Amino acid sequence: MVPFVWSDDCLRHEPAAEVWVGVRTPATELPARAVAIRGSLLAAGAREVTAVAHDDSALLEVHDPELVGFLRTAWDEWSASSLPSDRVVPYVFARPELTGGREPTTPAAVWARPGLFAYDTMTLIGPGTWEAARAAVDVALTAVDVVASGEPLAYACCRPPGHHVTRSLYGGSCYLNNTAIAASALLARLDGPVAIVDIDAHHGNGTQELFLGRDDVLTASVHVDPGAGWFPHFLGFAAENDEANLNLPLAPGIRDVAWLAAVQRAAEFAARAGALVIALGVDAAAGDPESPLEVTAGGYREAGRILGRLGLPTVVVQEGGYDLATIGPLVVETLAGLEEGRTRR
Ligand code: SP5
Ligand code: ZN
Repeated sequence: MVPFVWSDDCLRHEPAAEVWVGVRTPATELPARAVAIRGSLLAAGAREVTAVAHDDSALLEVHDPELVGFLRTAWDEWSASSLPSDRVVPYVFARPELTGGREPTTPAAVWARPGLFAYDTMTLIGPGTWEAARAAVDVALTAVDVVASGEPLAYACCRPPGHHVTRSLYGGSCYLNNTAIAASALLARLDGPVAIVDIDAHHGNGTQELFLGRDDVLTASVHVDPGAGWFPHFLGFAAENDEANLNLPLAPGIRDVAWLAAVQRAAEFAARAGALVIALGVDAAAGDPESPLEVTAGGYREAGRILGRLGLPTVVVQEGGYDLATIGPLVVETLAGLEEGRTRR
């Protein structure tokens, strides 16, 4: 079965909580997610590849150095400041209108600084957050190495996830955009364009923003309609579509048939690419606590077949998926479908 890339450091991020509508609720993006996925992959006979450290060059192709610098030191500065919260969390936001479009001044107060880089209150930073987010980048880049050296398919067991992060803003339980970094690195190694097909239940708004207006990275996203009240709320509408970006918002409650029709459209959109990155969130599954889509395990397997039939060199990057009992099997089904699609097309 498919090689999968792993780093123990991805377990070091413990968000503890999410501040939602002003209430501190238990975190959903837990280390146990990655442990569960790894267990299912090993049980299915997948070959584990340990992530190799990469320098910051691919990371800085995608992200603003100010964001990277903030994330690297945010916990150390916060924890040295005797604040009443055990996690870094914003309380004021540097909206551009606030400063008349001028670059905001970096606040003297450590507790005001997250407002330069965070766009929600749900994405907390603790002692191991930077180490885990940076390790997830190495996991993604190692999977790129595996595919660039001739393997048709590799899976990156990234945690924390990344597809909600823009060039300079983090949010949505994400800190660094592993999917976008993988696409950017793949573009430097294989013939482009690179297509990103995002089948996480939520719109891949960070990835969309990062490649806006470019024709060498095509972005497609299949997700629950933000207009029906779902994160990321402000983005993910069909009105954002152009030649290089395809949003396919779906009504809450849709099942395999409608979801797979959208995955098929995304695959057709990606067919002109030379390589593929799949942003694999398994939170579209029925039973996931963070989304109202009702996709089955068989649906995920069929999505794998559809994308596998493209026959492109493919890096699969883990995004969301929060039901600990089913995320591992859902990932295994998707990867099995990808192999079936590739070999039986
Ligand atoms: C990577 C990924 O799947 N990110 C999704 C983040 C969506 N989070 C939005 C959560 C909205 C409120 N959920 C209530 C749960 C309270 N703990
Ligand atoms: Zn999601």
